[in-house]
Amino acid sequence: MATKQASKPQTNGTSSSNGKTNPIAPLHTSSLLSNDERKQLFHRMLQAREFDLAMIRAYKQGRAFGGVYSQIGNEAASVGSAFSLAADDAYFPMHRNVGGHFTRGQELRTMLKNFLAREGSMMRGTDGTGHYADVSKKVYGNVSHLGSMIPVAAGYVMAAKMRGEHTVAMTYIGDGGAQTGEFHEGMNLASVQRLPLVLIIENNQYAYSSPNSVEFACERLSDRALGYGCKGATIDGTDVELVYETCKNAVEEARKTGIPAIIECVTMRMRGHAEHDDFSYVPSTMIQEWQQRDPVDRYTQKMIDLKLYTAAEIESLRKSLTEEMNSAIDEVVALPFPASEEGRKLVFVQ
Ligand SMILES: Cc1ncc(C[n+]2csc(CCOP(=O)(O)OP(=O)(O)O)c2C)c(N)n1
Ligand SMILES: [Mg+2]
Repeated sequence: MATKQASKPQTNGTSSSNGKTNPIAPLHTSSLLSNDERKQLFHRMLQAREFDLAMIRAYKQGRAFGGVYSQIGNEAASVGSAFSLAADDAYFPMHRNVGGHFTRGQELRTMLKNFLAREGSMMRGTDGTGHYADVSKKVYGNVSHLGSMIPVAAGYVMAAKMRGEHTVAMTYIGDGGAQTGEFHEGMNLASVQRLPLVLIIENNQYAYSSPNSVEFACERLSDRALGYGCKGATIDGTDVELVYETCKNAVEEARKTGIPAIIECVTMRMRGHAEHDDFSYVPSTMIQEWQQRDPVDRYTQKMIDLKLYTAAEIESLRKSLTEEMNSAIDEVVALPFPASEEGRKLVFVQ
C-alpha cells in the first residue's frame, strides 16, 4: 500500500527525516540535552508505554471500557514535543499524548480516574480518555472534534499576547485531522496574527482505516507552512531527541518572533485506532517494518550505548512501572462510579 512521502528527506533545515521506506538513520544526539534530561525523556516514554500496556490489559479484562486509544509508536513524538515547553506554556494534547500528560507532571492516579471514568475524576466520570483541562498544569485538552483545538489554542495565545505575556501554545493533530477546515483556519489565524503556536502533526500513517494515500496529495504535510508564512519541518517522529530539539527551536523562535510552526512527526500507529479495532487492514509487513523503529526500543538501546543505564537496570525499571500501573489500576477500578446526576451538572446550568 502506498503511503505518503512524509517519509522522504525534508528540506527545511532539520537534520533528518525518516519513514518506512527510508533506511533507519542513527538516532540524533541533541546538544541541548544533559544526560539527566535524557533519562527523564526515557522515563516518560517508558511510563507512557507501560500505561498503554496496562490499559490494554484492563480493556481485555473488561475493566476499562469505551475507547482505549494507545499511543504505542508515538511516545517519542509525544514526550519529545511536550518536554520542549516551559512550565508556563500551554499544552493542548490529543488522544495519543499520555506521554505528554506525564511530561507535564500529571499524576498517574489522577489520569487513571479520568481514563476509567471514576467518581472524583477531573471530568467527574464523564470521560474515558484525556478530555480534561488541568489549569494548574496548563493542560487544556482535548477537543474531540478533529481540528477544533487548533483555533482554540490560537485564541489562547492571542489572549496571552494581548496581556503582554510570552506564552507559547503547543497543540496536536493527526494525519487525518490535518485535513479538516479548522486546521486551515487555525493556522492561518495564528500566522496572520503572529501568534506563538506550535502545531505537531502526528503522522502515524492512518486515520482509523484510511491510509495517508487517501488523505492528502501534498508531499509533506509541513509543506503547508509555506502557504501560511510560518515555519515547517518534517522529521522522524520515532527519534525523541530530534523531536525535542526541533520543537525546542520552534518554541523559542515562536516565543521571540510570534512565528508559528508546523512540525510533522512521522511515525506509525502500532495498534488499531482503539482496542476494539484489530487493524487487520494494515499490511503485516508494514507493522514489521515499523517495529524496527519502535521509539522506546531505539531509545532503550541508546541509554545502554551511552551507559546511562544497564540493560538489567532498564528491565527492573520496566518491571517496577508495570507493577505500579497494575496496582494503580486495581486501586482506581475499586472506586465508585459517579452518581448519574453528576453528568448533567457539566451540561446544564443548575
Ligand atoms: C471532525 C471529526 N471527524 C471525525 C471524528 C471521528 N474520529 C475520531 S479520531 C478519528 C481518526 C483520526 O485520525 P488521525 O487524525 O490520523 O489521528 P490518529 O487517531 O491516527 O492519531 C476520527 C475519524 C472526529 N472526532 N472529529
Ligand atoms: Mg493518524
